[in-house]
Amino acid sequence: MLGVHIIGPRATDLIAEATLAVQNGLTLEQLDLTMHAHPTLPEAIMEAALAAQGRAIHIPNRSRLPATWGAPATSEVPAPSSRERTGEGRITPQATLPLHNREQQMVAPVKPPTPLPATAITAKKLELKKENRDFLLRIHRLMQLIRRFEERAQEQYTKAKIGGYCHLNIGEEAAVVGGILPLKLNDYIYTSYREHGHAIARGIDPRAVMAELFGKETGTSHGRGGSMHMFDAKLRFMGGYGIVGGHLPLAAGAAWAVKYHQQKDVVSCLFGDGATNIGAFHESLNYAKVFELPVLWYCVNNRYGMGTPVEAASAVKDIYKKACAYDMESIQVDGMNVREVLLRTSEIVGKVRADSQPRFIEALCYRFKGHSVVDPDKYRSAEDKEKFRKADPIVAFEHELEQSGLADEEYFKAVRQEIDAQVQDIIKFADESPDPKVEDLYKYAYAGEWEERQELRGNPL
Ligand SMILES: Cc1ncc(C[n+]2csc(CCOP(=O)(O)OP(=O)(O)O)c2C)c(N)n1
Ligand SMILES: [Mg+2]
Repeated sequence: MLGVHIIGPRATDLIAEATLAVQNGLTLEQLDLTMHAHPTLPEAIMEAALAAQGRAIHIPNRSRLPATWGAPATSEVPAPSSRERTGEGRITPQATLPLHNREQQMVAPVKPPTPLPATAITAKKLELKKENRDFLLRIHRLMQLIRRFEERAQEQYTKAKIGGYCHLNIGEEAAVVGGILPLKLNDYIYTSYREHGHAIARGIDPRAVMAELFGKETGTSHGRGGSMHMFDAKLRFMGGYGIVGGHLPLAAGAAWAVKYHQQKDVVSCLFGDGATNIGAFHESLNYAKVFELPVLWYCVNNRYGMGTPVEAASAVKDIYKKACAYDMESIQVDGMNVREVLLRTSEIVGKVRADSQPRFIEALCYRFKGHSVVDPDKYRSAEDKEKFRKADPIVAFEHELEQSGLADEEYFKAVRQEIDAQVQDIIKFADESPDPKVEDLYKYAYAGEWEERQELRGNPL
């Protein structure tokens, strides 16, 4: 794409979308893969791209479908024959299949997870002292990995490698790492759609996380879920949920099961500030308190729910105070300070485990990017963004490590380079992994269902 001519209402939003496409040199076919669910505003651009190729569904086509549509420029894969086409601008699944040369695609097993760290987190372990150097540097490396992973994910999205929604953790690394690491491996995690970093911090192989974003079979959910649905039953990472607040009752239910079975596990439920205005939030906290369930309610307050600041959406401005309505111990932590979050979360998790009483943490932070990767982010002032950029949790932690003589700029530079290379490999893995097979569409939809009902197999389209 070289440019776009847009006239009409909300043109600025569409221009932001088009600018991304132009900057990344997307072709019309790639735009088709990038765009969003119907009906959304950016869909207008996708429709325009489709119309230019003769494939639009909702607006008149500008040209007829070219005979070579779908054939990659450099491959010898045949274009769909006219018999394989049905109706105006529609392609049968058989016609699209040859685009994916499945036999030539790599099928590599995903590495077993290597969670970090195995040791309990205490105030002593977090002191900026030589004996803690390895531990602290591992935390720093993990934060950097999440940051770089997310930056590259954004880039891959604009290259049309990732479809659907995509929400990043950039700026929230201390709140994420600090909220996840204090949990034991048998504790359960329920979280929202902004969860790539949570999955990586839990020890899920980042390659499987990226492959899920790419919709590949090697992804954490076999490519069926995408960005908002990371899942790993072995690590008790119970998802990734797209409905704001929708997972809170599930976490309460899991905690009820833990208690019923007289286990000592903690259920950690992470959500955004916006979720605290949802009915399910109040029901879940009430239920957890009435039945004395071992849940940690963990709010990542990044100060915005989409384009709405907390003050405009919540009657109670200090989110942690909402838990008082349910007579719960509740604290607010500086979510830009990883050592503080780790320590306070460890203490609270320990208490929940000891007495099976729910508790609440609010980690105050700031997301550095828009709500999702296609958000033009026009609702926050430049001064505000700059103020929080100066409090970048990774830079702040690096400063502490440097001040205490545990690392220097040369070390940080080397780590950044290593992580760059690692994320490059992660992307390569995702890119070369196979797509799920069309005939397996219903596999994994319900436990046992696909295995037991023959009629669910075969080409569902
Ligand atoms: C029930 C429901 N209502 C609305 C939406 C649309 N929506 C998606 S994310 C979001 C904002 C949520 O903000 P917050 O809970 O603060 O999480 P953040 O995105 O800041 O991490 C909204 C309103 C949704 N997904 N589910
Ligand atoms: Mg928020």
